Amino acid sequence: MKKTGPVPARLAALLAVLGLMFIGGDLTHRPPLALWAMEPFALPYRLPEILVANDGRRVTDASTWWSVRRPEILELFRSQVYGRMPIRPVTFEVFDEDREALGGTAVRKQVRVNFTDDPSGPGMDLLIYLPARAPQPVPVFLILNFRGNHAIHSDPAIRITPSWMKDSVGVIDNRSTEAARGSRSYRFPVEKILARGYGLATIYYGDLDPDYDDGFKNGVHGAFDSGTRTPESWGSIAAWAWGLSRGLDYLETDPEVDGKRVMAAGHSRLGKTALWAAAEDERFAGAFASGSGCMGAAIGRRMLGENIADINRRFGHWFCDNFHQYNFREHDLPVDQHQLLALIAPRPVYLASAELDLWSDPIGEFQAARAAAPVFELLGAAAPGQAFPFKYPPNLHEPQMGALGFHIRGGEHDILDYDWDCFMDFADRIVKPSRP
Ligand code: GTR
Repeated sequence: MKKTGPVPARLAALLAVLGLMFIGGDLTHRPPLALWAMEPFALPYRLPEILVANDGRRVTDASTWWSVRRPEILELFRSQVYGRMPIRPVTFEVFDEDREALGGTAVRKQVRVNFTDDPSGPGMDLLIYLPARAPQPVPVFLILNFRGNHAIHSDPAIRITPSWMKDSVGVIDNRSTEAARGSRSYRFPVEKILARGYGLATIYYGDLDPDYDDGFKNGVHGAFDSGTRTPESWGSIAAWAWGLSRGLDYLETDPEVDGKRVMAAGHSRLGKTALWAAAEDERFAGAFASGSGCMGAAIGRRMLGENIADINRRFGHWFCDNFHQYNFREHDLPVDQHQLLALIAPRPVYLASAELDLWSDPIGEFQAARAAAPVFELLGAAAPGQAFPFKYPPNLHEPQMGALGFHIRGGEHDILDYDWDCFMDFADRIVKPSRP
C-alpha cells in the first residue's frame, strides 16, 4: 500500500503547523501532530487481499462474499488469533427492576445470567439503564466494563460484583468495596446516553474471565472447557466477546429493548472485544470501538505502537495459542485487522482514537477502515468509493462518517464524553432512536 507522502514534505507541514500554533491558530481542529511525527516510523506493508478467495478467485458479488470469502477470513481469525468460542445456552433471572431510577429519568434492570443450570454457579450481572417512558423499544449500547457495574455510576442500587478484580481505588485484596461505587462514572455518561434515546447495558468483564494468566482455569474457560486445550482454544478476548453475545441473548427477550438495534461497544482491550463480538455474532447492529489498537482495529503490519510480540508478552492469555507463533512475524499472519472490520460489514463500525494514544496507532486504525471499505461497498452499505472516502486522517475533533466512522480526539487513551457524542451521532444515522 502507498505511504502517505515523502518524509520531508510531512516535516515541512509539521513545522508549518507548529508555526501556526505560535501565532495562534485553531488548536481544537489542528492536525494530529503527534501522529504525524510518528508516521515515518511505520513499516511499509502489503495487506492480505480482502476480496480474493484462498483459491485465487476475485470476489465481485455479495453472495461469494457470504458463502466463500467471509467464512475463510472468519476461520483464520478463529484459528490463528482469538480462538473458538463454544455454543452454550444460558438462563436469566431479573433480580432488580426500578422504573423510577436516576431521579425518574431511567428504568434500571439488573439481570443475573447463569452460565450453567446451577443458579449459584458461574454467571454474570447485566446492568441495564433505559430511558424512562420511551415510546417504543430502544436501541442499546452493550459495553463491557473494567471495574464492575457498580463503578459506572454512583446509583446505590447497583450490585457490587463479588468477582476477582485487580486492586485499585476501592478494591482491596482483589475484591471491590463500596468505596469503588461510581469510581469510573466519567467513562459512562449514562444520563446523556438516555437523553438521546439510547439505552446502556453493561457487564463486568471479570465476571466472564478474570484478566490474568492462570492457565485458563477460572472464568468461563474453567466452567466449560474439558480435556486439554488445543492451539485453537479460546483466549480471554473470545471469552469476553462470548459474554457480550450472552448479554444480547437477554436483551433480545426484553420487550423494552429493540433486539435488532443492539450495538457492541468497548474501550481498549474491550474495544478489541467489541469488534470480535460483532464479527462473530451477526445479530449485533454495529460495533463501536475506542482505542482498540493492536489486534483491534489497527493494521498490524505497520508495526507502529504495540506489536504482536508486545501484546503476547504481557497479555498472551487474550489469544489462542496459535497466535503466539507470530511474534515479530506480523507479515506471516494470514490476516490483518482491516479484515476484522470487514467481517462486521455491512453493519456500521465506528473507531474512536486519541492523538496521544500512540500505543494504539490511530493512523493504523484509519488505514484499516480505508482498506475494509470495499467490502462495505460490495454489500451495499455505500455507493462505490463512498464507504470511507477520506484521504488522510482528519484534524482533531473532525469525525469522519461513511459506512465506517473514525475520529481523533485530543488527549490520551481513554473513553470520554466526546467519544460517546460521536458514537451517538454516528449511531443516529443508522438506528434513529426516538427521543424520550
Ligand atoms: C494496554 C495494552 C493494549 C490495550 C490496553 C487496555 O496495556 O497493551 O493492547 O488493550 O492495555 O486495555 O487498557
